[in-house]
Amino acid sequence: MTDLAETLDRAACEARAVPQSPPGKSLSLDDAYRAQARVVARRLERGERPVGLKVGLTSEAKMRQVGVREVILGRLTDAMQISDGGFVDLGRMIHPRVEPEVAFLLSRPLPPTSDPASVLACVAGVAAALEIIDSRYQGFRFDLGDVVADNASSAGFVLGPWHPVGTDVGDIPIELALAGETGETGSSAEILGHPLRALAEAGRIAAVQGIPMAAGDVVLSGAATAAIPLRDGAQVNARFGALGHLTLRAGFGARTTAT
Ligand code: 0L1
Ligand code: MG
Repeated sequence: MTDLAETLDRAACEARAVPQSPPGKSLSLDDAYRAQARVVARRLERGERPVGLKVGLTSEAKMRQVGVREVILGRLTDAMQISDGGFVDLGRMIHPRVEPEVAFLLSRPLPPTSDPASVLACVAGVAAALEIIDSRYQGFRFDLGDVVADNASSAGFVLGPWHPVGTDVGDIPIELALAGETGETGSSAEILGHPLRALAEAGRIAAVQGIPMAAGDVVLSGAATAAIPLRDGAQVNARFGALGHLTLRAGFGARTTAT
């Protein structure tokens, strides 16, 4: 039987969707994180470098959009990073979506605590971010175990400049727009009430599942709005109040621009 991690990794490399687990065959959460570790290990064996974590499903809008209601953790590598103003080659993805997030830069690994002061003590900077998610499952449909094993749909991310740790990110107005299409609006307060709570969740899940992290890691705190599909020719503009704005272009025929 082909290993699930191999199936998901190949689906990502070949940009070809695979079926989700059949009814009654859901993975346990622990097995799903073990499969995720093997998915990430395959990337690292190809020379990618771990650069941080992403917290997923941290807002009501996101949970409603995908029908999974538990906060999850995934891992980011250097190969996923795209520069602000950069280009996403849709030919390398299955059915990507983009969503606006708040990113944190860690000065040290997060402890497994929900105490806001202890979490804040691990932060060296905050930034606007876009995440590109690309579920490897057909129809973007999955259950909790499926999506955790699929490295929480991680596919790409864009970071703005780092701002000082004292910058208030508790209620930043966020607008995500695709030129010529309707967009999404929200507030960073929709990320579990405050993005720092998502950081606390990252510390908790990482401790339970043995997920490594280090000083210098980036942590994406989850989307403040529902995600928008990236279509050929899409021009993404996102505004994040005091954190500034980010842009991204999507289309076919060029390689994803990495920083
Ligand atoms: O919030 C997220 O980044 C969730 C990722 C997993 C679910 C999805 O693909 O939307
Ligand atoms: Mg996300």
